Amino acid sequence: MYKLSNPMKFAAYAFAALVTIGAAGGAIAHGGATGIVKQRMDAMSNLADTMKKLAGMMRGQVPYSPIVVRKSAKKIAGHSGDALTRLFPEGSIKGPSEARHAIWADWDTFKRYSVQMEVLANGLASAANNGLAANSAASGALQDANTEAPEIMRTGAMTHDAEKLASMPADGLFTLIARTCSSCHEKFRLKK
Ligand code: HEC
Ligand SMILES: [Cu+2]
Repeated sequence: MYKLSNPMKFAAYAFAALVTIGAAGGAIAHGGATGIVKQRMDAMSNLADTMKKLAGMMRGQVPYSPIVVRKSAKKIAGHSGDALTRLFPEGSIKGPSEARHAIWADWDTFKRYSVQMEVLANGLASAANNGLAANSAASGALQDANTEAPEIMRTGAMTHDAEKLASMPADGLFTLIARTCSSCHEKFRLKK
């Protein structure tokens, strides 16, 4: 009898531990988010990790690697555009979600930020070899981009100018991507 109950006890213990770890992991990351809400939180966390990784390089604290920048930019692009907006089906605010109803009341603007991020990230992938403004002949383009930035945020005007984006220094594009994150959050994410 001892030999039979022992493995069963072990199995029950292992199962309980698994459930506990699962619940704790979820609580730490997303306060119990499930389904599409969890999916988009995971996608957003992925974006945040990628941006953090790039930030050190863009500030010159970590040696610049065009390969890492290109790869990261493609990752950001892959989480933008339709890939992002399709994680927000109408009214999908559940549990710990910080999504605001404004998303669906002003879907065009929400979508524009998402497309803008895709275009800028693709621009960064193309511009990875340009390096940083401080070391680059492309710093003139950065100046242009900074003057145009508010216009971009308002109208998405730059979204068609892939050639111009590809001529910018990488850190200029990084800044525009970061601004796009903030602009969208400002309007469409609850502050908690
Ligand atoms: C088109 C709008 C939009 C863009 C662009 C955007 N976000 Fe978000 N983000 C949201 C919304 C809305 C939420 C809240 C989602 C929810 O809680 O259901 C969010 C949530 C987050 C979260 C919290 C995730 C969690 O676990 O709760 C992080 C981190 C984040 N975004 C990072 C980023 C970064 C970094 C970028 C830019 C590279 C970015 N986002 C671009 C709309 C956007
Ligand atoms: Cu979360």
